[in-house]
Amino acid sequence: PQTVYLRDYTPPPYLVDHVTLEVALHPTATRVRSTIRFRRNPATGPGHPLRLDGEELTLIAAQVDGVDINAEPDDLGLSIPSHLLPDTPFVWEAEVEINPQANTTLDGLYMSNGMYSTQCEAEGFRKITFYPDRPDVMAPFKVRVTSDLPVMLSNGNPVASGPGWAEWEDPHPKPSYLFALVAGDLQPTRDTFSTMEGRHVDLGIWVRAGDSDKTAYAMDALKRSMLWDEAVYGRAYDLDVFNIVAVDDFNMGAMENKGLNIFNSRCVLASPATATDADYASIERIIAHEYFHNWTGNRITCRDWFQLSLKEGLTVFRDQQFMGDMRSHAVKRIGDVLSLRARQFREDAGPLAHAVRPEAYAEINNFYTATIYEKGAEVIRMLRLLVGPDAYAAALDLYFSRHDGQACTIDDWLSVFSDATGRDLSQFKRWYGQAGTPHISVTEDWVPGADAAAPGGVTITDTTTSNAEAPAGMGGTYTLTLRQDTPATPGQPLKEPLVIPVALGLIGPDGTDLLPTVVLELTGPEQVFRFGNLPARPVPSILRDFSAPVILSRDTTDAERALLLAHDTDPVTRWEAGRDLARAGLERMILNGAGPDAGYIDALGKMLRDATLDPAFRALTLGLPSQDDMAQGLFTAGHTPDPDAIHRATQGLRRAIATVLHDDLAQVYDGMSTPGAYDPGAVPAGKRALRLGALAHLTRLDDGARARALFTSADNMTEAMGAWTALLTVGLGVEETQRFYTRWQAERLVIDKWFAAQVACAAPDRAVAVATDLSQHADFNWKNPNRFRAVFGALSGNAAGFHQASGAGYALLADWLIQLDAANPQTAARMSSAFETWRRYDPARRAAMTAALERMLAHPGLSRDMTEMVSRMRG
Ligand code: BAL
Ligand code: ZN
Repeated sequence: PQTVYLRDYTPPPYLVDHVTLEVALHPTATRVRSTIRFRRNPATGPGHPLRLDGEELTLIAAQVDGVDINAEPDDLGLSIPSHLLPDTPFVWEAEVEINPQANTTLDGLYMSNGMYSTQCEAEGFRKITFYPDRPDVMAPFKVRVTSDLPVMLSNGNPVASGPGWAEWEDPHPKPSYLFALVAGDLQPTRDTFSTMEGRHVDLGIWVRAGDSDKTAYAMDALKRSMLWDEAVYGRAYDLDVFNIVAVDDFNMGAMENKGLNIFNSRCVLASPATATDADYASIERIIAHEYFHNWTGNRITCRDWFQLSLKEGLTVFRDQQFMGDMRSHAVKRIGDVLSLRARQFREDAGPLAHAVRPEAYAEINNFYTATIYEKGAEVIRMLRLLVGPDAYAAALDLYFSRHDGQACTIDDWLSVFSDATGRDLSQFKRWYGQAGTPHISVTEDWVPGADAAAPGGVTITDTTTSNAEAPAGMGGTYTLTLRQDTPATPGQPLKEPLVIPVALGLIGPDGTDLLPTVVLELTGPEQVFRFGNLPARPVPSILRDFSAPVILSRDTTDAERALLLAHDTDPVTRWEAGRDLARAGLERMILNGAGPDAGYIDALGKMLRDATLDPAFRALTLGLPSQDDMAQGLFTAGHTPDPDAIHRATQGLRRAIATVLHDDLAQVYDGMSTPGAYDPGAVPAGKRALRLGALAHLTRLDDGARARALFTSADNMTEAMGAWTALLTVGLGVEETQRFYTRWQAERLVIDKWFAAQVACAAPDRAVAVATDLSQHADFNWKNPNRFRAVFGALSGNAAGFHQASGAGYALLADWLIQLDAANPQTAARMSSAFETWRRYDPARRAAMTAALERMLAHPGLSRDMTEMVSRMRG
């Protein structure tokens, strides 16, 4: 495939002043008439041809200023030579025919369950009509849709409608990737919102018949998002309507099309009986994320796709802030750290590592990654920490006022911060260009003082910028040396030091705070920080609130970890201390055959019994590092991870926790019930999380009695799933599996869970067989991305099952990815990252994984998406 480079960017030679589309919908022969007002871009000079992207279009006719033109499209579009075009503004008209029913890629205009839907980001609009399909061409759109379906929606405001037609007008200039059109037999849930500027907005959530009882939570989340963006960022909505549509067949979670967000049904529909607490939280976050894009993405968009994180990193950061405000900042942050490590650190450590602003791509759809999204958000979080919340707010105000209506770059974004704060961000900018997760190693020194510490508190010296010695005779001096090192990544053998904010607190041996949080700025390869006037040797609490996306290593004792777990005032580092204890114990079990760590279990018991702690936080401390996380940690430390040994150790530790803490777990289980009507709010959800965490352990000892009882009595999906998966995980639950299916057969989103849980919870030696059986089930529709992911995403997530020594997991996934690729390259390519970890493993597993990669690559007709992903992974 042809590679696109950031360095080759040139501005568009023709700009668009207005677009009119007339779309006559038909399942196999949709006609699209476009009328586009072009003018030459004065910034690029004369002589350029007009290049219009277009794929899978049948051109019926084209005119320039009303005169027929003989355009001859190739596979990727068409070009009109400059000399055939007037120097003054001109009108391009074209009629094309497309076949939505045959479009299984779910990109462009396609049919799903009798409805028409579009997906244009990143480059789907070119499958709808000929157009300069690049984000730096922005124009107002008018759309007329005709169809025999009752509901026809597009971007912007409704202008007029009649039987069989509807007109929409979007006054805000937008890039083509934000175009959307939906038609179907859809039911609305309606509400209204008044903006702080006094605009009345009609809100609508449009769903298939039978789903209207599942829209209330999304509507509530939407209104809270609108209010929050006004209150926190001063951003008001700018159209008279805001519509959301639920679509079953959708590659992504959702899409922020201007005024017409399109959602994967999974990310919008919820009722207590069919959705879990995690689903509710995910819906709240995604509704907010897509809404927030209206300003960070739509009003201010990206100049080119290398700048994708400009809108995605910022919008993820904004949705993280929102969720923290709606729920618990600590719990949200810990959840984000878990997901960052599971997806982004893993990506950054393997052959798919790339910078937040990549330099090259073959298929941009392969770059909607954890690095662009989550690491992009982390970079903005660091920027805010470094400049402070007030300067951050001032910079954002400047960003919105300076760049509204523009297609921008990450350089523009950083210039706003340097202009607003006077800070030189040239070194900070490396976070955008340099891939890989930085490692920070810590060494310490302690010199006791001759005298007691003097009043006035701890003194802090950064020895890079000051030679001052700690004053003699005034308490002890603690010295912290921080070293940073970013490993080589594909195409980037050498790395430069980054600006890393390290939030630090110091804790005394009795658990009291000696130094409240300070933010150290690590800018060199190595830096020494001296803390004077201390009454006793402190234990450092490093990387509070996970102040930077780095891997921290420090020689630490279990006693220090236990002290932090008991006393750290920062919830993130406190949770991390427990996590480190669990990890260290598991590593000894895996590598040395040690038994479960009694000290860890004892510390866990203390947390479990501590009723002053938020149940959601306690539920998080009860979780163990995932098996994939353990594998990555072992590999980073120079070992070859054995997935079976990791699985055995994890099971062994769980059994020991259940046995030793049985009474505490039983007490938590009984004490954390949430009687009354189901409430998806954070507080009851936290109690359910803790209760179900306890249940998972107890099910190992009570032969499933509690879980069976809860499965039968549960009036909500969270508890029903929690109980059923607790049974599955210990090899029970055959009858419940059948009952679950019978009860929920008609609810496709619940049946996705039914498929996924059976594979995810299968024993390692059963996972491939279970996935194979389920792929033959009458309800397995492999063309539906949610269903495909339910089975095969769950298979690659079942670490010991996927990495079975026989290689059967790799072979099965490769077979299915090849099959899916022919219909839906985007989803196939995204799921192929299951193979990105092949270098971690032993020679036999490596050979089996690379054989699967080779086999996929050799498959005739493999898509550009898959070819790029598989080639990058193979290296
Ligand atoms: N822009 C693609 C979907 C999302 O990030 O919201
Ligand atoms: Zn987004």
